[in-house]
Amino acid sequence: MGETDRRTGEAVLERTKQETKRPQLFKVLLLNDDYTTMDFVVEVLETIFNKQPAEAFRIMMMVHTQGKGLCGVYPHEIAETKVEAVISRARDSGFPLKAAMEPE
Ligand code: TYC
Repeated sequence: MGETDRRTGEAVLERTKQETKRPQLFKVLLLNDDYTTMDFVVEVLETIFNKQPAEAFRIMMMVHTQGKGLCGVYPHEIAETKVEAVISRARDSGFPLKAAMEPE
């Protein structure tokens, strides 16, 4: 049944269309280089991207063999924070590890 306005009694159109907007998501990728150690990359994946050890190792090997690998998909601000955390931890440890984000 359609609703009526409480004061005027006039018909009011119901809005049934789903209007909540999902945020644009971004992939966070790790990039390969020749100097960062495999152990360091696995540690980054476990601590910054909350991966289990086997999954962290799998992603690290993907980056090592294919040049890049997907670490996770996040809303913009979280993706940005993850990239900054990787770069900052890498610089502190003297590694040139790079991370990037791209729209999903
Ligand atoms: N290629 C590096 C090595 O042989 C390992 C490595 C893996 C570096 C993944 C970066 O994102 C990376 N030590």
